[in-house]
Amino acid sequence: MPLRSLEIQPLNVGARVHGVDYDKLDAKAASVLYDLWLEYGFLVFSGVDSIERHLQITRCFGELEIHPFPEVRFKENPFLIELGGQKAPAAMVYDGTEVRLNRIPWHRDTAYTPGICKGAMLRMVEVPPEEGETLVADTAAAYDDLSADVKDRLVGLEYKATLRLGSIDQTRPGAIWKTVREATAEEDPRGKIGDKGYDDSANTRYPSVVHPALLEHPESGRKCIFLSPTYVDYFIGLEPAESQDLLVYLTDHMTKPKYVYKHSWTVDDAIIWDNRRCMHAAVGNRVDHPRRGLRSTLAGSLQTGRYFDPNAVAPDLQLAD
Ligand SMILES: O=C(O)CCC(=O)C(=O)O
Ligand SMILES: [Fe+2]
Repeated sequence: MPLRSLEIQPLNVGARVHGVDYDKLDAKAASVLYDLWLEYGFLVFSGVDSIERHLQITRCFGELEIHPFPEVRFKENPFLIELGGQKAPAAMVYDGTEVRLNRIPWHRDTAYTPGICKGAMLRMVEVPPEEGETLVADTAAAYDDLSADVKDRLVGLEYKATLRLGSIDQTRPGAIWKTVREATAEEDPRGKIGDKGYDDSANTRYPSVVHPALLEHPESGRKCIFLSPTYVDYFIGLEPAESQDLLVYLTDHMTKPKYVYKHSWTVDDAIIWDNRRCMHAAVGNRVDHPRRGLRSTLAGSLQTGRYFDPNAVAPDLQLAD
């Protein structure tokens, strides 16, 4: 690929890459894109108009992984998961007035397993006429601005984390709205309430894990606040109130507007985040608007974690569907 055609447009978090010739993605181009990804933590591509292209671009950043959550896997290709579409997570009610599908609070992908995945690329194939944005936060930039005192507190600190799915439980630090109750079927014109493609028994399938609160990025060396707030139960060794205060403080800090990029989608945009450095969230869309995404996952997870219960057994991931 003629690399001089590449144009990099820095965003407040990450960068948009223009001028990529997807038909000519050779090893040299892949290495240039990879270096940009490490530098910026998050890249936006456009015109990714097929599954083959999506997977081909993802492979510039590493090998692919099959996602550890069988229910969301895309039937046509095991290296993709499907978001939204017919399987929209249950709607959320904000202050009893606002119903949305596909709202996902702040998290890092697969942080409920001992190995937090390296990164993921999300391509939007159906875009709602309004809302439906994805938020990405740079936890390395957020770390840099912490006071020396808070930085010290993170050294050696670990937290217990547990997968938490379901609409009514999304009231914790990291939620981007406040759920006050489940939506009723009348509030959802599509009658999709509760049809999320999985049931809440998934919450007990993954044994709780322990991860460090501070990560030194294995490739860039940058320090990151390594939390996935939605899944954090508590910081190990802290009193409950102290733990909660620290979680709220760090989550509020990481999600300040200066560390957050809000992506408004165009069909066939594809965004790729470094899951070690960034966390992300989904704003949600109106129930009568379509939204469907396909997402690939990068292999090479960081084995930073362990099971909280040393006798816990890893779940059967049904890889041979
Ligand atoms: O739907 C979105 O905008 C984000 C979904 C998400 O969390 C993911 O693809 O990992
Ligand atoms: Fe995610």
